[in-house]
Amino acid sequence: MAQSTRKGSIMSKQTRELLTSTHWGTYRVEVKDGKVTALRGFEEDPDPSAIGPGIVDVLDGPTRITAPMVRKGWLEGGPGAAGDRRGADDFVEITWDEANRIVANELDRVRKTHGNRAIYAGSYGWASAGRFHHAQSQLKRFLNCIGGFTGSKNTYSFAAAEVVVPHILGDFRTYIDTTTSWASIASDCELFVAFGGVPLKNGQISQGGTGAHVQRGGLLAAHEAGVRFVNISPLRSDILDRVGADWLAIRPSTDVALMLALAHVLLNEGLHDPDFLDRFTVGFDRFAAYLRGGTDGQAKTPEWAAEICGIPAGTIAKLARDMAASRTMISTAWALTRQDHGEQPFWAAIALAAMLGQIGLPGTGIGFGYSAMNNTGLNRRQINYASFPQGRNPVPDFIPVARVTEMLENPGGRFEYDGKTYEYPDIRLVWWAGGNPFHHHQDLNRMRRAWARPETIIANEWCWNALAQHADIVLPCTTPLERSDIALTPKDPYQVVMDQAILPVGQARDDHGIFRGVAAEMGVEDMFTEGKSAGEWQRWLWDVSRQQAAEQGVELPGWDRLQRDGWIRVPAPAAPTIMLEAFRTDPTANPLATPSGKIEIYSETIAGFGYDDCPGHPAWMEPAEWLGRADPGQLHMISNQPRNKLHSQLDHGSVSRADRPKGVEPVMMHPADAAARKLTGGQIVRLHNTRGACLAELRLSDAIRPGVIQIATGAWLDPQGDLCRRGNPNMLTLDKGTSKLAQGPIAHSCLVMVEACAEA
Ligand SMILES: Nc1nc2c(c(=O)[nH]1)N[C@H]1C(S)=C(S)[C@@H](COP(=O)(O)OP(=O)(O)OC[C@H]3O[C@@H](n4cnc5c(=O)[nH]c(N)nc54)[C@H](O)[C@@H]3O)O[C@H]1N2
Ligand SMILES: Nc1nc2c(c(=O)[nH]1)N[C@H]1C(S)=C(S)[C@@H](COP(=O)(O)OP(=O)(O)OC[C@H]3O[C@@H](n4cnc5c(=O)[nH]c(N)nc54)[C@H](O)[C@@H]3O)O[C@H]1N2
Ligand SMILES: [Mo]
Repeated sequence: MAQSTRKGSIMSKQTRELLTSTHWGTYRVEVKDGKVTALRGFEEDPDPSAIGPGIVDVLDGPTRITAPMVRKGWLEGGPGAAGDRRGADDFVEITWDEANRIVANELDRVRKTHGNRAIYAGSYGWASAGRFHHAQSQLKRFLNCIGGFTGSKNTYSFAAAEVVVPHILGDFRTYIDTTTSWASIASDCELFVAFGGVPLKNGQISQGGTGAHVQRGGLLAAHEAGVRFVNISPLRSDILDRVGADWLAIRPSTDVALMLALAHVLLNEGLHDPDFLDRFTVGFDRFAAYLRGGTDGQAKTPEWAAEICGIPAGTIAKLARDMAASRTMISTAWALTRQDHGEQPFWAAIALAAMLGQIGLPGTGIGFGYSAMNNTGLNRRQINYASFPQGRNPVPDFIPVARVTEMLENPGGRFEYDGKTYEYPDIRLVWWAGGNPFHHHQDLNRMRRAWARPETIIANEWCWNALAQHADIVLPCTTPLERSDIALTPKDPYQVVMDQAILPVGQARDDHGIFRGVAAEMGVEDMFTEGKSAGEWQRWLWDVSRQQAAEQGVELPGWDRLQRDGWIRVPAPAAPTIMLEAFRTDPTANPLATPSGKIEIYSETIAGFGYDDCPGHPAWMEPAEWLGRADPGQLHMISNQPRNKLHSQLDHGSVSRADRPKGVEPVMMHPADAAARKLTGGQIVRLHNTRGACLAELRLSDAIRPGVIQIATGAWLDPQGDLCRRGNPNMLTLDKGTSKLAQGPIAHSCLVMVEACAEA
């Protein structure tokens, strides 16, 4: 079972420089004496990310997990023993043979005593790039070989959109993959209105890898072509300074009020497009009645919105008129979904774009997530590449992904989701591979209490982060630099060979090897591997992808040629992508996948669910926490994506550490708010509310709206009581669903207090 690649064979096959792919880009890898010494940006990449080299100094050393480990309390007391000691207990090293036996016996006990639905393996998270060594696919395929598991639906990124958009416009992910290209914006857009900005920090990322970063170039080309940008965000830095955007410093979680007021101006001044609404949408009349105040007595005027969103009424009215007078693109950051009633901003933005009547035309209409990833707006052929088959899960149970704490707290409890009622299963065993709930989940103190309940928690990890520390059985996995793979993603034109650069560190095994070991112990190894080695599977993935690409008229090279060259680039289509172009050209031949085949500004389906927190048309509802209802001294905390890493990945590495000289995460505050609290820049402060606390280093800037603070996500949880010493904002965020419709996470709706930290 040991991974057999010896040092000699890694290097001797190589006739070219080593390559690797990550979610933050492609890199050349330098190796000396069996150690990785540097990662250099890929020569095809005009704007490589600084994140990559952050892995070099942590491949080995004290934070690396080098052997299978079992928590002492669990080893001594058995399953269910001292769950509340998770995160505090010592670990005992065991052999892989022992680990396989222990895990196999425990899985067997749980499935025979409680059924497979008692195993939770939603295992949400980003893991690493690489089509074969995708941790979740490996985990799910393995569990499907032994009877299945309870899974999860949707993401933390944009759960609210994933559930609401299909009712209004059709499958959300299709739109992400067909967002109007940057080239079309440069040639045909005049006004780019960005709710949540287009922060370049985020464009470093592309799920599954990227060969060339295009977001900066796309923005600059549009700017040079004369496109005017409006950055609607509490943060001025949410767009590149060089594009000279107007900054509308909105109060967080109030974009819907602003959008409704923009819509009201269009309606009131007759600037909307009745022909478009008539031909391509349903239900506008009911929305118009709401805008006029016909249903709740409140007209959604700029004056009304100004009170809520903090942008002057005159500015709102002018923006609406500019939008109507220009070829306008409305862009919505995914962050707008990660707030209370996060379904509404996307629905309201779609309604607004429909009123402007430019959907489906070049460079205009609406785009979701220009703020979010390199691949949004990247013009490419969408190739149907093969993925590692996961098999079939016979267990029907699932949760909306962000309801994980509630599921553990409330076995047998009921929850609403997208028009139906479901039951939380009674989870006895949790297995996580390739995600970090101690990063991604809200209200971590509440989660830690719930996390004490299952009888057994297993984690595959490569570094001693909070997930590994809070598991009972820790199975050490490799990093991509210690295994061969291919980055194969429809989201990028580059497909890249991922070379094994070094031997696995310590006894680490790749996830496939880990599951193969347990599968052998449980008598399902053949079912799991189908008799193929990891290398044979990778070749299989490429061969099937080649056939499927050929069916789309794209010729890919053979396996040997790919290995020799290291990468390929599939040429982009000549014409830029224009979202919803076919629908606009012929709505009868190309209807939307909605009940009416049109854009549903009013949805009978959603109205029919009767939810008090998600009515039949876009609506303003007060969020659970926002500045409009803050106690004296409370500030709104934005915990957005970190610029120096991907979520919690490589938080311990050199690149992330360099931004954190005092060892704690920086928090940005307006100087006026600091003065009111007698705080000074550089000082260590304590962010706190009723749910928990974290430390942070104060940085002052007038590029943030007063009353708002910003702290990036990603600091590894380092708990001391209910406080995180390193600055994990999820100690403070609220764990509540967006609404009964989507049950998405709402990290961005969060009020906190900030004070000087006595201990520091
Ligand atoms: N407050 C707040 N919270 C948020 C957000 C926010 O905006 N604010 N954003 C949310 C969003 S959009 C997301 S997507 C989530 C992200 O949350 P996650 O995706 O869970 O975060 P990552 O840190 O990327 O977790 C990936 C884990 O996989 C491990 N890993 C890497 N490679 C491998 C491998 O090959 N095998 C195995 N077994 N493990 C591997 C890494 O060490 C890491 O622990 O966070 C969410 N949480
Ligand atoms: N470097 C880096 N890039 C990343 C990631 C990462 O971890 N690191 N994560 C990736 C992932 S998984 C995802 S899902 C995407 C997420 O992509 P987004 O959701 O777009 O990213 P965020 O940084 O959370 O939010 C974008 C901006 O929205 C603003 N914002 C927050 N709340 C509000 C609001 O109520 N109204 C308005 N108008 N603006 C608001 C914030 O100032 C924030 O900077 O990013 C991806 N890109
Ligand atoms: Mo995400």
